[in-house]
Amino acid sequence: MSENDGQRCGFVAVVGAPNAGKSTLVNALVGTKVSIVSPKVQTTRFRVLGICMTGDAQVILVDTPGIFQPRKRLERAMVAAAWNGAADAEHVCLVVDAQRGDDDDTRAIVAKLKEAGRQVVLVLNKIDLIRRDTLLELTARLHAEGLFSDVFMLSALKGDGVDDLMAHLGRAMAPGPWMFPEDQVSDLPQRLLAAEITREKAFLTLYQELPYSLHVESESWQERDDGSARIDQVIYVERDSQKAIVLGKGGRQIKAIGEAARTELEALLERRVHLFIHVKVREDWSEKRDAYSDIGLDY
Ligand code: GDP
Ligand code: K
Ligand code: MG
Repeated sequence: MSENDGQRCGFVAVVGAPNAGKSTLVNALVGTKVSIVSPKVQTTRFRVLGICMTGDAQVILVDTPGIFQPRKRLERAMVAAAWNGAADAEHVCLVVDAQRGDDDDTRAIVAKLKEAGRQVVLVLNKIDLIRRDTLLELTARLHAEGLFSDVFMLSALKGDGVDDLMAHLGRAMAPGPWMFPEDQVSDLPQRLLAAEITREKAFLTLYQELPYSLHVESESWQERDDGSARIDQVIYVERDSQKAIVLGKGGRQIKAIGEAARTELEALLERRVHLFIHVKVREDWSEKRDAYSDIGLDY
């Protein structure tokens, strides 16, 4: 008898149109933030794993960028990363924003999943925003596609219905040893997660004016003797005008971004954090290949 007896494990790709609530759902299932969330599309730029334990099953969720019709190179890279995430996983969850309904993006994804012959769990999210009869009509229309093995209606934001989905996924995992230690929640290295948190705060702080090409890197991370950490980050933008937006009048915006990021990092790391953020101009990074190497995009 090996120590892995009784263990079950598997990958579940979480796919869907931009802003359907995929990252919110992954965080809700994991029980802590592993993937950043904002009302902006293109918040999730690369594959993030969220790892959850339920009974003797380890469910490894693959959060993916939204799937849509790409126009620019960065967009193509993100959509390719999303489909790669789905191809590698044994299970697929399609998340649909129930308020938005079965729009073109979702229809195109359904068609492609059908073509690939995938068994798919349908998650109708944001049920807190719509009426029950509208929800049931939408469910019936999507169910008629013949693609879905199961349907869950939930609110990832409020947490309603998330446990049922978790229990279902747990039961669906095949026998096999766990791939990660029981207490691990993500595969994202801490430096990258810290950079992601700053990017999320920039998205939320600069909501109207945010340059899409904004990119954050953690340049250094020093553990201090007093138990605190010093983290130096750079926010890269493409033009001086964008730098001015990120800094804000008298440095107001960057201060707000830094404070929000530091507060969250301290809660996450459970210690004091000294966060230093610099803003630099790097022209056209979104069209350059080598700029992706540090985030593992694959296209
Ligand atoms: P993603 O692009 O699919 O990963 O979507 P996000 O998780 O980033 O969420 C996009 C937006 O939808 C954010 O503003 C979320 O707060 C919001 N959202 C996600 N789930 C729900 C939900 O169940 N109800 C409501 N009302 N909003 C949600
Ligand atoms: K989003
Ligand atoms: Mg996301």
